[in-house]
Amino acid sequence: MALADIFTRPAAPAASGRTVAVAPTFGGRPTVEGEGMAALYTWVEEIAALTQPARIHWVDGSRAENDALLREQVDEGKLIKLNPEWRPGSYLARSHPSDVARTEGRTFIASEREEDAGPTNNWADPAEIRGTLRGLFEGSMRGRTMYVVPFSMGAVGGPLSHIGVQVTDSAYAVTSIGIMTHVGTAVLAQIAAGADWVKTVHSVGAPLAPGEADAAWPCNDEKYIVHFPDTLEVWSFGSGYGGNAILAKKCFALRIASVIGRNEGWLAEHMLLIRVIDPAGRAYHVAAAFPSACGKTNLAMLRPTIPGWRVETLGDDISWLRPGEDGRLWAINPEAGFFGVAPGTGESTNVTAVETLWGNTIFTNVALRPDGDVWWEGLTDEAPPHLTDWEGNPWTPDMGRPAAHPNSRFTVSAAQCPQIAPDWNAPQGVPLDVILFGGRRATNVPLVVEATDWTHGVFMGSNISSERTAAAEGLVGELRRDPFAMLPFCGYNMADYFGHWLKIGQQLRFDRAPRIFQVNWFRKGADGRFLWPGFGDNSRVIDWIIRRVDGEVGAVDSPIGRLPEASDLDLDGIDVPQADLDELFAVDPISWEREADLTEEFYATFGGRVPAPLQSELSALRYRLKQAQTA
Ligand code: GTP
Ligand code: SPV
Ligand code: MN
Repeated sequence: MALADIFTRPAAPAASGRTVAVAPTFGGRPTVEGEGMAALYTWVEEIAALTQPARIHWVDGSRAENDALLREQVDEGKLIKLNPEWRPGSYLARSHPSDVARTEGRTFIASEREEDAGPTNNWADPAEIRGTLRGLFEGSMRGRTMYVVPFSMGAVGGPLSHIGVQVTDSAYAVTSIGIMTHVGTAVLAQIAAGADWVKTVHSVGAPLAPGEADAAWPCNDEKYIVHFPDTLEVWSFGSGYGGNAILAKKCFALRIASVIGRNEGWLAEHMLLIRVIDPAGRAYHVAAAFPSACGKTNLAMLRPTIPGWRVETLGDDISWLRPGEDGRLWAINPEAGFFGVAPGTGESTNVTAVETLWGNTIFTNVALRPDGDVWWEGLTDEAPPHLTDWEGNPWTPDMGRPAAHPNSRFTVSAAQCPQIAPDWNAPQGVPLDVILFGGRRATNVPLVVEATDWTHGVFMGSNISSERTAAAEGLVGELRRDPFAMLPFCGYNMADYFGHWLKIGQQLRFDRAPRIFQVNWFRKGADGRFLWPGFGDNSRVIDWIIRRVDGEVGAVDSPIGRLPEASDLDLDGIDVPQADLDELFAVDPISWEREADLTEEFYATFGGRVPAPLQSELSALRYRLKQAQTA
């Protein structure tokens, strides 16, 4: 087919056999005009020439278009429409069992120089991998529609926002991007006016021969998620799942944006963002970096259990932080929706999320109830007696395996969250008062510890480690270093990234920089149970943090930072035994020397590139640990 032909409007979908009163005419070439459009058209033509799709659909982001795309996926057996009585406007997708999480081993940073990717990333030679990608993408969209999706991260046109275009052959990705970002013609107007944009290309890698039946979840055993930080491009092949396919999310808003931030003087972070309102009505802004599946969405939707406190949600996964002229650090959530972990989300843990999911939600890899609603482990205390599991098989509670995949997720608009901040999409963002770093640590790391200053806080961030979760391929439970919760998401050398954090600190007014704390909701007793109730009760820790910021309470120095005075933590209404509290805050100098050894080993992997102030922090920590042992 000639290129000119596939640029014309597609025919009305006839496959469903449904009679439609008015033939839908979505997908035509946009009418937006302007100088910048030529480059977009050229690029789209190049990708089409390479991937050879049957048709091209320009996504306009309209409600009607979205509805048509969802209907089409239902007709093709790719989505199951949930019972609208329970879950209006909602769908279930079941992925291929081999395509259920981000594939970090197949994720590459193709910077010109290997040292710019650093030891924590898989580096690929850009010229070489371009050759590989060319081979993979050649004809990869045959028989499929190629969608062109213009999107903005952050409010369209905002001072901290950035725009991009994703080309994809997955309608599931299109409908997901529509929830997760600001999609539409307003973005094209910016491109037309000459704004810079990031190029992202996605193919599930499953071309269709004429007449060949499609799979419910097309994908390819061979996967490549490749980032070109020097040319601001992403190419993703073979996967339809989450961060592998919604390229605006981890690929753009973290890996590519971290590089843009390094160049322009800001930070792209794996952080939730909330506004905490105290009983006196004073508002504080908190951003928190926890690794994947370590509690960001939950804290973002916190319902405080201490009376008088309120939390408004601003974001649950990614924050972009930029020093303002006022010497404060300003933050936006560049996303427009939540792609949240389903298991463990229930009435007793995160009722806000449960309420957010009332409808208009795409669920992936959760279980299906006989009544056409969804279920997952933790939604209710008791499992329904009969379900269809995430792979489509009959399931009963006695089977000894979960009904929902551990990394099953919901995709839902942020606007549906009942406690969303009214200004969550404000272009200028909010000024930060507090930054939290955390991870999943069964031992050693106290419930909360305060950094003495910015540099110490950066040292803490650089030392975050966490037990692996199901959010990425790998052995669940194994302890791994995950500095700033950015290990899989930093698009450049992490030692340079640590240096960039130090530099950002210098641009903040010392008395206006956010205060930094480390938290750990996941410390366990010898019997393997969590010592801290977590969830809504995490507000008790936030309360202490805020009162520290306001200078209302003191703290106790420890070798690793400042701990709360026992009497300052509000424990009214909960029953945490004294022995558990002691253990929650225990700092064992011997175990911490072992932590310091691991830090030294980790820093050494960067071959002298770790900034000197962090090496000094390590020496100072060792000194304090020695002192604690002789005291
Ligand atoms: P990503 O979307 O992968 O980045 O994950 P996330 O950091 O947003 O994690 P999320 O809030 O979805 O939580 C992941 C898991 O941790 C869920 O099963 C939660 O129930 C559990 N969790 C969250 N907060 C707490 C807590 O305070 N205590 C305990 N014990 N578990 C928690
Ligand atoms: C994470 O793994 O941190 C996620 C899910 O938020 S994904 O978008 O797949 O990266
Ligand atoms: Mn995440």
